[in-house]
Amino acid sequence: MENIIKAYELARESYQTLGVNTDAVLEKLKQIKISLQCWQGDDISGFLFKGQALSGGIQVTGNYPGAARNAEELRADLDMAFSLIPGKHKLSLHAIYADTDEKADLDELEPRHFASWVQWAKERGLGLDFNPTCFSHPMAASGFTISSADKKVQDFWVEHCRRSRIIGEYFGRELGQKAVTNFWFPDGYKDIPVDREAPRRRMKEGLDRVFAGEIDEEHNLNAIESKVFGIGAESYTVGSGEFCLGYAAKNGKAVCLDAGHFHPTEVISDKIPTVLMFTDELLLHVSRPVRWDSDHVVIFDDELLAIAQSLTRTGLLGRTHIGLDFFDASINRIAAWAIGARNMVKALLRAMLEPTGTLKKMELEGDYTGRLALTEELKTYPFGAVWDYYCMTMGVPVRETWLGAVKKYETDVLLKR
Ligand code: RNT
Ligand code: ZN
Repeated sequence: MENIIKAYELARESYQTLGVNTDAVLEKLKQIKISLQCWQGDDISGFLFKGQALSGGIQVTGNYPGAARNAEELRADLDMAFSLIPGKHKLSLHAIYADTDEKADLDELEPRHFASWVQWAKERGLGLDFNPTCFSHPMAASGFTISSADKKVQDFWVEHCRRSRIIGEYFGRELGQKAVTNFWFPDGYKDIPVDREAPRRRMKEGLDRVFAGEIDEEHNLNAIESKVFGIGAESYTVGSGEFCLGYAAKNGKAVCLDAGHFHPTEVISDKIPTVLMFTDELLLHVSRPVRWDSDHVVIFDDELLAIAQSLTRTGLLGRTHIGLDFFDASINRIAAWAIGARNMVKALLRAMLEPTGTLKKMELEGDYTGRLALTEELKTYPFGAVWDYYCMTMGVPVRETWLGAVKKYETDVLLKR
């Protein structure tokens, strides 16, 4: 503990020479919320339709023991995960995580089916976000949901989505923190379509119906997530990048940028400022695609830092909602949450510990030599000491000591499931 403080004090001095106030940075960092994805805890199984296979072109691989089997277990696991992540954050729920004994289908869900989650979040001061589940359901068997040409199928998903944003509004109102409801549709064709227009028209019309009569945008923000392709929908995706950006910009919705939903050399860090130039708010699904949209656990890599820099070097952090979207069943699921979320916070800290004003000035004046020299030297500044100090003062484990707590929980709880 003493060493952590000593190291922090030296680090503070180092950053001071650059004009960076580490104490002020940590105060600001405390305010940033990360939305943890509930689905990492049980491989996107949910509780509504037990045994239903995962569909929609996404895949969870691995069979690590201990996945949560019900809401109570998932909440216990989340409590454990949150205790390892500095700060007060949010939880993102999918519709299939409704906690109810009733037999309710997706087009029958109501806020009351999520009352236990709201109660739990209230007790902990957490926020909640929401997602309609437009996959893993017989009505999604054709590969099309809201853009289906079958009226019955489309109506079903419109109703599910309409109810979803009402559940999001309920979360926001109850918890006094705006919820984000994110709409992602797997709709697409495996092989080359003849008509690339009609499904998009149907998706647009479906969304218009979902958002008709929307009244309470103060408590809920609606976001639409694009994707370039999915497994089984390799040739055509209805909800493409242009579709979602166009729809959001024109209709006052937000775009959701998922790090794994673009061509392999495209990065969302570069899209953030552009998208926010034409929309008011933004949702991120921070993920790590390895060769495809594989949803690996987020690591502390260059793109994660670049995402953080896109937010902190601009005034865009306040208009961005940071959500995580990875699911790995080959490792301890709580460790996956802890690693990914700690890395997200760490990247934000690292991005905030730079003399952005000085760098921007160099850039404007054409001093590219200075810009490169300083950004490179910054990489070996004692940022780890600031991170350790932050963890310590926020009451969460410092460095890898969190792993011991997870291992113990694994023995005591997970392996007994
Ligand atoms: C799928 C999307 C979507 C899902 C979650 C479970 O490619 O990224 O966000 O991962 O809704
Ligand atoms: Zn996503």
